[in-house]
Amino acid sequence: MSACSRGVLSRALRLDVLRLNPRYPRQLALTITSFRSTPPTANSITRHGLHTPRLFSTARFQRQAAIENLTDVLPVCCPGCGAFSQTVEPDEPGYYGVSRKQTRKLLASRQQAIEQRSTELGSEGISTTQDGLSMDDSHGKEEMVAPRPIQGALLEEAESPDTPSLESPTRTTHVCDRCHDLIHHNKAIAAPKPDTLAIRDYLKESPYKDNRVYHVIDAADFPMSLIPRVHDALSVKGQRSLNRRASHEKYHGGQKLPSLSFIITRSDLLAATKEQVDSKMEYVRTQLRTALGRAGRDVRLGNIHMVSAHRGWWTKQVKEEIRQHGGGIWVVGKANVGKSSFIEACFPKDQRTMENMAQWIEEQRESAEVPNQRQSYLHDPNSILPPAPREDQFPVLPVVSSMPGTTVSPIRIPFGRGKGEVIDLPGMQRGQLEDFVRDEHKRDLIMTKRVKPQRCTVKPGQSLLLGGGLIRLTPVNPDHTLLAACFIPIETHLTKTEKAIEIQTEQRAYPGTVLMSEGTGSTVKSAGKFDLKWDITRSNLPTSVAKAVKDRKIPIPQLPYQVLSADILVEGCGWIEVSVQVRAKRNAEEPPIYPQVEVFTPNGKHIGSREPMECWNFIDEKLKADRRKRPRMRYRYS
Ligand SMILES: Nc1nc2c(ncn2[C@@H]2O[C@H](COP(=O)(O)OP(=O)(O)OP(=O)(O)O)[C@@H](O)[C@H]2O)c(=O)[nH]1
Ligand SMILES: [Mg+2]
Repeated sequence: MSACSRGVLSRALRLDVLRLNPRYPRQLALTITSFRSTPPTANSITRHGLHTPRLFSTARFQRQAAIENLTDVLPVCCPGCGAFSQTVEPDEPGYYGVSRKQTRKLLASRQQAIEQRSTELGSEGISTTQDGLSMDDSHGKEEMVAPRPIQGALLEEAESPDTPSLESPTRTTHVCDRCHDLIHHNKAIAAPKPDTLAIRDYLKESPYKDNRVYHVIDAADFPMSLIPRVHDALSVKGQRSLNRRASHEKYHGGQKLPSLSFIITRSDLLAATKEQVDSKMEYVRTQLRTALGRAGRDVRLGNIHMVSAHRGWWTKQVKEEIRQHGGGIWVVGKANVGKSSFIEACFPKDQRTMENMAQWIEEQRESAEVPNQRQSYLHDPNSILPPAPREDQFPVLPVVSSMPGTTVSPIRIPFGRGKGEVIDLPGMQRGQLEDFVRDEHKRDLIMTKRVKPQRCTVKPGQSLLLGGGLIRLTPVNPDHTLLAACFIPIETHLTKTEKAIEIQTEQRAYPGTVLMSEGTGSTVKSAGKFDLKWDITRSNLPTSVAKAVKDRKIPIPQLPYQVLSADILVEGCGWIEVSVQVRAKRNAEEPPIYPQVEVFTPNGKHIGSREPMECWNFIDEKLKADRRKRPRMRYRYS
């Protein structure tokens, strides 16, 4: 299991360890320094270095008490990233520091609850001294008040209509410091990525009989983010056979195998409208069938959805599907493909009214369900899944960010009055192209908005440079003229091949923004030669011919040329639609010789190719329509 998996964290950070103890004097000293109202000066740091912290100061004890109180009020896991809550390691996920305003508010409200409770007890005239308990001791008072879990509202509170968990949809989401930094300052350290074995182990732990895996695939580099041999790797049910009478259910070791659905997400990056994207469904199905290899042959592939979480395309249908299915809904995929956003858009939120909710809570109380997260965790400390939080009408959904590795551990979100739960899993390792990119430009690699490129002409002897030399695309035959539409969020530059080589190997300065980190030039290798083997002449006819074919339904005339094309994929980044016009083949019996492009990248990796999706045509059509709309200039001759 990978280091990020919950098992490692849980064993390292058991709840009793979360309380600050003398094993962590360094962190405590640091926390004290950071808690000061003024930032620490060089002098103050030196003072700390010279003299050991004032061990018996009041501030220290107050601080320690605050941290101890904090562990009582924290959720077991951060609802934003799924990491186990902790108050020990500030640089690790799940850390809740007492210096944050929200945390201080949380502590204050707890203190207020304690005081209120003790006043109530005092007014009821309950004498605790008779039972051998002293109420004078403030710590003793705190012990008497049940901790308040954040993510799962207590039954007593949820039942009352004026509790904030039911009342206000804007209930504060108390996420860890890392998630807070990610949301507000867009900075955090990426979590290590799990492998397929770790994901399979999580699936095996499912508390549900019926499970469904949603494999999220990024549309931007489709199908590069498909998990290789996904059915075997995750031990899920194979695709349905063409035989309608064949059994739907498959069992292994007495357990029902989870079903698999494919979600092609971020589909708004492909085209401007839902209709345009939907028109690519058949193309996507064919590509996926090819990418699945043997598992995709002679089977049905009806379980594909092209979704956009940002635009809400097909999310309603998927949401309903999840609601109907119930049980364990597992969202898996590579890092940064949009899993958490998919959950945000497709989570089947409860439509319950207040009365129904109160009734349901009453039923829950009667069935003597585990009252809060911490206790449920303590019930099964060996489970590798975190405890399921209490179902909430307005659950805190996972944090979304363009940093790969945002989700650290599985995040469980129950729905449908105990009908099931959606589980967001951490993303698996994707290409590591970002390792060769400067820190300040790492996020630039992620396409978050649709790119509307100009189609550029790569003339004979020229090459296309992307990201100031991170990627170079050169025609293998230097006499070929290529057309390239770069659906990529990074800068493109056309230059002579010799110059391009010098720029990529860092022997010549690049005039624009350089993305690649220093020293990357020496790692550049060929990622392969890619055939432009798909004939797209039909969709690139001259306007007059295309109009005649469309209006008069005449067959496409024999043309003296052919347009051949391919999409060159850059992992986690986007694609380049490359096409070339060559002389039409005279003799059909001759073996085809396709024009090729060679791509150069760090370590010769991160590149793939596919049949062209022809997204450029949507842009071209729009440009032509705009041109037609423009009023014609009429010249007056005087
Ligand atoms: N344009 C567009 N961008 C999206 C969509 N869904 C997600 N994104 C963007 O993709 C990036 C990654 O989204 P996340 O949901 O955090 O991805 P993830 O798979 O959960 O990532 P990890 O938790 O790191 O594995 C973010 O910048 C999102 O804004 C979508 O439907 N359209
Ligand atoms: Mg995520």
